[in-house]
Amino acid sequence: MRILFVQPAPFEPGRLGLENAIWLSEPAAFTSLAAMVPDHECRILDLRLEPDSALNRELLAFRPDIVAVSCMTTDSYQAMAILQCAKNTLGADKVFCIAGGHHPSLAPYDFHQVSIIDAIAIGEGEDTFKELVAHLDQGGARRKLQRIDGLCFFDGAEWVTTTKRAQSRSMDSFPLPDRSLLKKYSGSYFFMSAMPMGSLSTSRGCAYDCNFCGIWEFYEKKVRFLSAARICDALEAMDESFVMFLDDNFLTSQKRLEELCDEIERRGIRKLYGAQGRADFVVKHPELMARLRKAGLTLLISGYETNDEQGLAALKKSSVADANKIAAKMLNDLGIAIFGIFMVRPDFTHADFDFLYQSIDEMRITLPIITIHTPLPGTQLRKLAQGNLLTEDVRFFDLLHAVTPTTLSREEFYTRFTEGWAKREWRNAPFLDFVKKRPDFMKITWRGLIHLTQMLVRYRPVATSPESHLRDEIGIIPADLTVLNAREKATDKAPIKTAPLPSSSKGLRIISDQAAE
Ligand code: B12
Ligand code: SF4
Repeated sequence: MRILFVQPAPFEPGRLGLENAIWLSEPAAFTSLAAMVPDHECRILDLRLEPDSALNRELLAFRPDIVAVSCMTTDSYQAMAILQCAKNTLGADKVFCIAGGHHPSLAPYDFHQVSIIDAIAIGEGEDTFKELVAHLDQGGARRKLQRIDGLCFFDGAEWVTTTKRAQSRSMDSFPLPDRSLLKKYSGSYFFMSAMPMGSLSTSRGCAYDCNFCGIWEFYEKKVRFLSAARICDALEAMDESFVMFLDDNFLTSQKRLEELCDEIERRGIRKLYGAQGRADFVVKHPELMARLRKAGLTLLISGYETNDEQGLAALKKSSVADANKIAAKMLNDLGIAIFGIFMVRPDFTHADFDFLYQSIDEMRITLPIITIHTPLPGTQLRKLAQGNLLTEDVRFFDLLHAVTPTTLSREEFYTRFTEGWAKREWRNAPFLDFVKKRPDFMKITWRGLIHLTQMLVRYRPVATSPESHLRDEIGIIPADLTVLNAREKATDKAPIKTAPLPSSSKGLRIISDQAAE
């Protein structure tokens, strides 16, 4: 069978998003899924790196039997638009359309559109996809998928959800991702100036249960690891000198990380790495952190969220402000760049903003990533926020828009929020300290600096302008909305306004693109 995997692009030029300037990750879901069906002809189309016409061109040239999309909440309209385009171009009965990933798994009802979607993959996809492809290849009916676990499909009368796919298979038993399918994009993926960058998932799931995060719900609070030997096999197969580990919580088991350091040393692998991990783990394992640094760990993304104890407790973060401060000091001393994620809550007052920005400065964060507390689908927070949502339009769930009422006026809120980005130049003192400490990183990434500079020139004016955010809300969230009048206004106007499905994969514009042009 011919299978086309399509990665959605941000839906308008100039849209704010991590992939614009900070982190463009390779579509790892597709390389994993494709590795499960080696007897079939697979192609990956990454629309973030393609011109507008690429989707149509590829559909007509390749004529796939299956078109598969993967999406987070924010990509969902685009994912649907891609599948609609495939159906319209190739014929509804000629192409089988499937969506998978975090949003379809946690909110499958958003994809119940009979004319566009044949099936929704729920949860981990490898075995589900393999069984589905085998079924279709053997001429199985597209509306008789009951025997395949982990699917939701329309059986002609209603949407049916099959048995939950067990997510217990050992990670080592999966084939390594088929990265050969990304050859045409080789050199295009990046983390800041680290370009080219390889991407690798070394674990799945998380044992914590922060109430704003869906990862532990997705993986049912279980954690599985790729063995050190398998990780090193994958690293050795990569040409890139910089590799980003995709795990949501790379710093989990001390034993597995020690084994990884042993194996990297034993094989003499000389690459640099980035990962995501918790501050409290850093604090508890100073020797291991030094060892990881020696093995190549160069940057760590940590969800510090806030230094306010009550705030941390309300997020069920299971950590304390002191851990944030100590971890930041340890990482700075080690020469590991800190990408600290901080959270602005919609109920923030001016004093709360002041406190947050002061903490960030005191902690000497290399690059603070300031986000807005957002009740993403499938999270505990979403259940709490349900009656309080100002919109369910998925484009607003990018952690850069307040989807619940703000205490300050919207204008004041976004002015203070964007100030957080505006005040922090990337060439700040903590960054320059890091540069001095890590000539090894600068040596392999100096070419990427040109790309990074171009991206920052392009997107910084958007990220730092409150007007971008306010403009997006026009017609969806009343501008003068505050906590006191929010509920009343929202109910008057019916709180939920969802934008219509776009007719083309780059059809939507919500965030200011003037600055980018
Ligand atoms: C890399 C990454 C990104 C990349 C882009 C990812 C990409 N697709 O290329 C970047 C940096 C751009 C990004 C941005 C954001 N991200 Co992000 N990201 C990740 C991360 C760390 C890894 C994704 C990955 O490659 N995983 C490895 C692959 C193998 O796993 P997978 O994608 O889940 O795929 C498996 C299954 O889902 C399924 N599957 C997936 N697709 C399909 C398709 C089919 C057809 C089938 C059958 C199965 C299937 O099978 C796969 C194999 O088992 C995840 C966390 C995580 N560990 O997954 C967060 C995650 C996906 N991101 C998240 C979020 C919230 C964001 C942001 C909104 C906020 C932010 N973090 O700043 C932004 C939004 C960007 C925007 N444009 O608005 C959330 C998503 C929640 C949600 N409800 O959608 C996650 C889960 C993190 C979290 N802790 O909550 N992200
Ligand atoms: S935010 Fe991080 S630590 Fe908390 S549950 Fe999600 S992945 Fe785990």
